[in-house]
Amino acid sequence: MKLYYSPATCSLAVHIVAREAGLPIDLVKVDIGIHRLDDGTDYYTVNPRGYVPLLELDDGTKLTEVSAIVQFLADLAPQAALLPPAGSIERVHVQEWLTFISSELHKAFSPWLWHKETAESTKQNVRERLARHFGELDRLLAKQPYLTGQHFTVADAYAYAIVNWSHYLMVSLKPYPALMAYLARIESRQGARQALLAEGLVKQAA
Ligand SMILES: N[C@@H](CCC(=O)N[C@@H](CS)C(=O)NCC(=O)O)C(=O)O
Repeated sequence: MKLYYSPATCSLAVHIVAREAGLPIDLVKVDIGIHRLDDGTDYYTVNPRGYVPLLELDDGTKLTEVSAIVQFLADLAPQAALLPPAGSIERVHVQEWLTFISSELHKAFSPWLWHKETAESTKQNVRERLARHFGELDRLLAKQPYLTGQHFTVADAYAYAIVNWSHYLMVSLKPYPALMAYLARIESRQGARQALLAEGLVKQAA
């Protein structure tokens, strides 16, 4: 399997899940600023939408969309227990979180806060919306270690990748101590750590 990714973007969620699941993947880096691979290939020829992540299976099948890909990977490695069984209410709760992160968090940060040209009034509106969502997450995570309870799931990998953008975009997490502790908790997991190291986002301890 090949994962087309760009460091620290939403593709990090897929990368973390692959590592947590113990699934071998080849990484193909995409410069999403110019939509090119390191060898000069035009990324639009790989994904006509131009964005990461894209997972290419060994038979050439291409999968896009974070929420779909992470569920696919989790189902390949049931022993890792990253997603409850199909048909269970617990799985639906994970899917609720995936949808919430995708539609309410991911697409609030991006494009609005990432783009320099966004009007300050729009940025302020987005920051207020994020503050409400972060407040909700903080209250929940003060009571339990992960979004759906005691166990890390694919939704936590996605939440990590997106909430972590706060550090790049001057969105202070100080008002949300439980949310900050949650990010640190995920960073200390072996699979997540491997993904962060491979993307050059943390350094190997000496
Ligand atoms: N709906 C897509 C969104 C993917 C997305 O927004 N990817 C961003 C990085 S986080 C990207 O590659 N942007 C570059 C572009 O759209 O040209 C998903 O959930 O996978």
